[in-house]
Amino acid sequence: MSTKAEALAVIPEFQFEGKLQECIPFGNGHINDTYRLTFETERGIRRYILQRMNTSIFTKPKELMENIEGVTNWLKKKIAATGGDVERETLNLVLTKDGKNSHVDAPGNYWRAFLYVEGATSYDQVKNDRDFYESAVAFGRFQGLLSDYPAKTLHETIEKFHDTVDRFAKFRAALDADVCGRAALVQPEIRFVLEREAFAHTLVDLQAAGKLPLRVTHNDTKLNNIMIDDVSGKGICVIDLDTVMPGLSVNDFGDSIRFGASTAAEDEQDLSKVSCDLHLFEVYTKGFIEGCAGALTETELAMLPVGARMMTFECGMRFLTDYLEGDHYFKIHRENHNLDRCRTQFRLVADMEEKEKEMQEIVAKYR
Ligand code: GN1
Ligand code: MG
Repeated sequence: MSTKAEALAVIPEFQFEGKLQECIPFGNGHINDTYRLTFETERGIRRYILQRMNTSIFTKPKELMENIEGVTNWLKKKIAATGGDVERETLNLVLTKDGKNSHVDAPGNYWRAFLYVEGATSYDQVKNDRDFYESAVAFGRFQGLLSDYPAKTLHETIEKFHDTVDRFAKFRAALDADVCGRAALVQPEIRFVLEREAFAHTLVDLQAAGKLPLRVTHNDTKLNNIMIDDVSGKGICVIDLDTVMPGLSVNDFGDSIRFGASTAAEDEQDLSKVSCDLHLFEVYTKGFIEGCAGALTETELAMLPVGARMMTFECGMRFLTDYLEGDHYFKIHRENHNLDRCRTQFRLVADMEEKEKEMQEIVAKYR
């Protein structure tokens, strides 16, 4: 954790407007340290977000900031061209006084600042269909506005993040090593993965064959990464751009479904409660396709249900790999936590396999 004194010390480095009134810790993010700054200016109050980045998780802060700068500048141009509100519909970086996208302090901490999005809130839980739909429209719009961005120029800040074939290989290596002697305890889960080796290739192979385009992807497409307007209820701004990378649109869609359309928590122990809610699937699909506004290709549309299944399978496999390796990646809060998470994901995958046809029909309704 950084201290408020450390935050105060870097404030003069940035192009903030006015006189500082307040600096308070802000939000409930688990990774970066976040402060909200209030300044008094001649035109009234101006607020900003100041963050110290967690460079033990984001080990390539320079590349990460280049990604954010490139993508937000692009979004600003697009939003301005269509008469939108540039200050509220995308994150806006506040540069340092020497024009850089971040400031490195004497101990080597990376700091960055954004305009605060006024009059909007991010929600941790899906309370109603409307919010889930709005998050879908917003993530779809993000995809659409960035559909002609040269995705190749983005840095892969976490290598092979959604390369499911590589994730499968890492799972197999963990299984062979079996450093904790846990493999014997989870034979059904191991079989579940091994039986789906061919499936793991589906999207990676389509991409390699040039049938799925490389896109700008967000990679953390949860409801709480959308700011919802307090008055209109519309999803106005996509936030948390730390994992923006080149990737597949269907994976961004899929991760939203994996998390948001499940009838139970990711670590539910009673598997009878876990299924993929087709109504929520439809709500999200409708919003996402509308938001993309024609940017998705026929193959991408056809692969949306596979994206949902793939992200769920991959995530379950990652939980199982971490369980076999001794729980060093995902934080656990109880014994077998990663195994419980793995089981919910595999239950969802099995359910999605049965619902594949219905999912295809839902997509067909909106394409
Ligand atoms: C991690 O910490 P959170 O919830 O933002 C993980 C995602 C997983 C998710 C599963 C960088 O995301 O890929 O889907 O846990 N993020 C990273 O809960 O590995
Ligand atoms: Mg996150």
